[in-house]
Amino acid sequence: MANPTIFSRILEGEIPCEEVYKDEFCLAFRDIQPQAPVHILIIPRKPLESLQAAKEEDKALLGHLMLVAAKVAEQEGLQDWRTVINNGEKAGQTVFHLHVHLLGGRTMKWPPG
Ligand code: DGP
Repeated sequence: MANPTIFSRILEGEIPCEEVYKDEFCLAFRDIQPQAPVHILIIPRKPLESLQAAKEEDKALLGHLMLVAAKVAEQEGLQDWRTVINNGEKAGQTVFHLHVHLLGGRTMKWPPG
């Protein structure tokens, strides 16, 4: 990755976060600007800029992030939740380190804005 992002600094422990899950491949922590009662970010330790930057070799990692999202949702007591990956500026991506948003605790609308 060209420039370290705020998420790299969270992974390095340079910036604190409210951690909810971690393993050798990823870290999950509460979003600083929650858009729902539960809003957690799941990020790979590997510094992929976006989903678009993922390669065939990242297949297992991407699947792992999804399974961790489900595990964390259960940990948070959620029955229904939404996962979101914003890819690119026009899609709302502001931090260029791949992350899965896990949102829950309220009724969701569709389509998203
Ligand atoms: P996105 O817009 O999809 O790139 O989402 C980035 C999210 O990251 C956004 O919901 C706010 C969150 N965020 C940005 N900086 C920090 C931070 O320093 N700590 C935490 N916990 N979340 C952050």
